[in-house]
Amino acid sequence: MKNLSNFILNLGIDRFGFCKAGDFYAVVMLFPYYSGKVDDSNISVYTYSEDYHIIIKRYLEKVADFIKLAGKFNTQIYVDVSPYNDIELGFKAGLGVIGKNGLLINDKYGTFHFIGYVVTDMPLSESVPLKGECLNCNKCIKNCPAGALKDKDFTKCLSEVTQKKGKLSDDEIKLIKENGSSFGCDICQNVCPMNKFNITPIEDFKVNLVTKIKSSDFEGLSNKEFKQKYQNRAFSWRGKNVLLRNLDILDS
Ligand code: B12
Repeated sequence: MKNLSNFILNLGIDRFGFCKAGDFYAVVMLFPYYSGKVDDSNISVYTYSEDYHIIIKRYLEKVADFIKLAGKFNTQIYVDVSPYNDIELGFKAGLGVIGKNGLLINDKYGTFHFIGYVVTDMPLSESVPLKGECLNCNKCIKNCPAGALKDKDFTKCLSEVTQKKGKLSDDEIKLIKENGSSFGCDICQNVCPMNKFNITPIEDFKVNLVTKIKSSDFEGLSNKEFKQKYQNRAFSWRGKNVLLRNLDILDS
């Protein structure tokens, strides 16, 4: 346990914990990504860097290899795409409290972090979940431009709307236009008084940043060319037509 903790700390991960995940155990780690405020940005901060799935998997694989070398243990790495609820695991591993925006609020990184974990059959002693809760100030609920948090309906969430394929309703078009985002939404995080805006210590989240996209970046690219150029970016996963549609709305 101590060796594993030291190994994780040496990777530069300073917020992690352990909990049960079904019949197994999880080593849950936070990956802070906030790289600073960019005024004329039209995409969410979480998509500025290389796709976080790629960055985080590099770390998780190292931790998984360490566990495998420690004995005959099995491991499986997860970030985002997973049979588990990442926020619930983060909470159980003592890494924060859950805000009314539904996100895990950590003492050092607020909500500006991703949650990644290694599930293993190596027994681990469980961390203690935090007792506190969010301030219940309701600022996230009041400021959510779609009313998604009030209605507890994430199909309305601006982040969801910018990521969904196909034709949008008039209300959805208005939502994108009024809030100036062509991918993702950070409003319920930016207004949270418990949030922290500490710059990430993880170098990969600070380099090769794209903070603004425009139609001319994608127009004329075949799907194959688009993939080759942007497949390592989190904003590209729904394809170029979704981005062009959103950018058209912002340009109209
Ligand atoms: C689908 C999804 C979305 C959807 C739907 C969001 C939603 N909340 O349902 C959309 C596209 C809208 C979305 C948006 C965003 N997402 Co998202 N999303 C996911 C994903 C893949 C699954 C979430 C889910 O559907 N869970 C299942 C449903 C049924 O859960 P639920 O009922 O809502 O469960 C919640 C409650 O139980 C709540 N809860 C409330 N009180 C309590 C008390 C206790 C004790 C417990 C245990 C739980 C609990 O916590 C649960 C988690 O939300 C997770 C990754 C994962 N595998 O978990 C990332 C994840 C939640 N997303 C993440 C991020 C970063 C975002 C955005 C900030 C991105 C952006 N800037 O646009 C926004 C934030 C919007 C918001 N306020 O939630 C991060 C959050 C990290 C963090 N700090 O908390 C996650 C964890 C991915 C990751 N691995 O880092 N997301």
